[in-house]
Amino acid sequence: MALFSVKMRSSADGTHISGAERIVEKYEVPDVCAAMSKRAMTHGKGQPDAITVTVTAIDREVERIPALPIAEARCADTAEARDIVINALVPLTPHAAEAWNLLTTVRDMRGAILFHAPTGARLEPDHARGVRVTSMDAAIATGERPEAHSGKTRVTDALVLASKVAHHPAVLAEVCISDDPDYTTGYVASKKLGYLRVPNIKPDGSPVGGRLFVVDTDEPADLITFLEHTPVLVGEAE
Ligand code: PML
Repeated sequence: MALFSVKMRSSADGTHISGAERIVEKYEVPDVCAAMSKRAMTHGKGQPDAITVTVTAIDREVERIPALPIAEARCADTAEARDIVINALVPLTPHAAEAWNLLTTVRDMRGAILFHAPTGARLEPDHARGVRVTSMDAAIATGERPEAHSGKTRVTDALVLASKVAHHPAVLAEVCISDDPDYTTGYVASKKLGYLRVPNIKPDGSPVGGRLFVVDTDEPADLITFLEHTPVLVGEAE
């Protein structure tokens, strides 16, 4: 069965606002294009003046992986959120606090920071752009997903991305803070932790946001190819 990648990106005055991707069957393509444009028009970060939707047939095998299990931390404010994230990273890198400081000062990055666990160095080739994770979707994708109407799309999309990222052996953990000023729940994820939602990871209204992957590799080229180009469908958690 031929599958299609549908990608959307929106911007205002040349600045990125939002992006999304689905991997769907042919008959789902029109509904998915419409749902993505609608979502782009209502993003909390602002009104886009350009929305680009691209549809491409996938001409290769799609890898199928399980979703990370979801849990939620109890966390009343940003100080508690910081403790939860840093405690999760401390066993993985001696530079856990630097990782947090870096992520809580970036904004308007379209891609993720690759944070070298042993040294704290940044490995992504272009620091302003970061590494964009694309080519993935939930395994049961339809243009009329129930979560599209229940407001859960954002969490599903984040879980799909986090599951793809955590699947690569060079990735030790991911930390995500939404760049949407109105959305203050982030997460820390890894194969061992699962997908741990972290409420109050930033103050309400803050434009700060991005993703940071703690990685253990000196040669990130294969990892970057996997993150950007290998098509992955994410199924139920095991
Ligand atoms: C984003 O805005 O795309 C990041 C979403 C993070 C979702 C965190 C959650 O609520 O589980």
